[in-house]
Order: sequence, then structure tokens, then C-alpha cells
Amino acid sequence: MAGRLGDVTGDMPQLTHADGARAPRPGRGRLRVYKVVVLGEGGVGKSALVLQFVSHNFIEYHDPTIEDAYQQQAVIDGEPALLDILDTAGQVEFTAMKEQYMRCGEGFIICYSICDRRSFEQVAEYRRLLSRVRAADDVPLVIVGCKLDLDSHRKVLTEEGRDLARQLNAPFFETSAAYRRFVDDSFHALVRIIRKQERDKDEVGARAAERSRARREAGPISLVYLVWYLSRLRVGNQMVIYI
Ligand SMILES: Nc1nc2c(ncn2[C@@H]2O[C@H](COP(=O)(O)OP(=O)(O)O)[C@@H](O)[C@H]2O)c(=O)[nH]1
Ligand SMILES: [Mg+2]
Repeated sequence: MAGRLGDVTGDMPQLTHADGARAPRPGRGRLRVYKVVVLGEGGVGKSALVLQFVSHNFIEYHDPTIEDAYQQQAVIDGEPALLDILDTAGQVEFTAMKEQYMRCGEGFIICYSICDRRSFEQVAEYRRLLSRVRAADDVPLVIVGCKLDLDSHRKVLTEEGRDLARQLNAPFFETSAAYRRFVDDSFHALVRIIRKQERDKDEVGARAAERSRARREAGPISLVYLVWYLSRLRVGNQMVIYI
């Protein structure tokens, strides 16, 4: 199921997601919503990528000033998910606007076009800004080089994309929205990262809870032991030192 949530063409983006908040865990029988934001310079192929993912169509022209949000269900590693995807657009050259996009969303896809070197150079800039805005280096992220089918116009080598993604600690895909190549993979990889971070956090939380429970339980026992130990130090009126 895919649904378009609405067009926004105003001066400022009308964000559909709560500021930076992690999506609530689903109740019984409810789908976990993953808030995804697609970033990148204008014209790199963001809308084509998103529309191919949600509607299985290559839309050759999409108004570059329109920011849209879409919902798409997917089963990823046997687990259902609802992706709430914000396809950013408009005056992205304004840092304030980029920051606003970055405050929402749990995971990000930063796109460049393999035919546009400048858009590739901007990826690291997006990542720096993302880390600053989110005050974290582990924001779930996937790097996507769009327009794989236009290989004859390529300006960015696959190795360059891969190296950059490795530096940014993010999975990397070259995609073709026109031929639906590695489109699902990019979105699914992002959901996997979000899930892994969640599992890791849960494990850390469970271990901390276990440690404090053990400390609480051990408390009275340690006290009894201490009293017993001190009583052994005094025999009659003489201090006995045990070595
Ligand atoms: N050949 C080819 N063209 C693409 C692909 N993705 C996008 N385009 C074209 O690139 C242009 C900009 O795409 P668009 O998705 O609107 O870019 P956005 O501004 O980043 O959203 C349009 O003319 C698209 O038809 C692709 O995978 N292959
Ligand atoms: Mg667009």
C-alpha cells in the first residue's frame, strides 16, 4: 500500500514528522512506523527514487519545488514495516531549511547523481550538518548514487561513492529509478540500521537493569557479610589482623 500524504509548495517545509522524536513502538498488531527523510541536491533523482519505491513507476518529471510525504508498507526480513518517507525539495540551498528537514526523521538517505560531481561533493556536507543538527554521529544513514543507468555520463566512480560511504559508516548503493535497480535495497538497508540500533539500545538497557537488580539483591547479603567480617576482626579485646 502506498499513499501520498500531500503537496507542499510554501516557503518553508511543512514537516509531517515530529521533531527528531523516535517513532513510538507499535502496540499489539500495529505497524512500526519508520520516519525516513530523503536528502540531496535538486535534480539528483530523489523524487524518482521515492516514487519508484512507493508506486513501482518511473516518473520522468516531478515538480522540483514540491515536497511530498508518502507511506509505504514493506516486509523487511520477515518483519512488517510502515515507511513514512519525506521527499525533500525546494530551496535546499538554505541551511536553515536543511536543518529543519534533519530534525525530523529517524533515518536518512542522502542522494547524489553519479553524473553530477557537485552533488557528490555535497554529500559530506549534508552528513556534517546532520551530525551537528542531531548532535550524534550514529544517525541511521544510507548513501545513494542515483541514475546508475546513465553510466556513459558518469562523473563519479563507484569506488569513490563506496569510499565516501565507508568513511561515513553508511551502506552504499548505486540505484536506477528508471530501471528499478537497488531501489528497495536502499530503503530496506535504512530500516535494518534503525532496527539494529534499537536492538542494541534495548540490550544495553536490559544489561543495565540486570546489573542494578543484582546490586539491589546483593545489598543485604553484603551487609551481613560485612558485620560478620568485622566481628571476626575483634577477638576478645584484641584486634586480629588476617592476611
Ligand atoms: N535516466 C535516469 N534519469 C533519472 C533517474 N532518476 C531521476 N532521473 C531524472 O532526473 C531528473 C531529476 O529527477 P528528480 O527525481 O525530479 O530529482 P530531485 O530534484 O532530486 O527530486 C528527472 O528528469 C528524472 O527523470 C534515473 O534513475 N535514471
Ligand atoms: Mg524532487
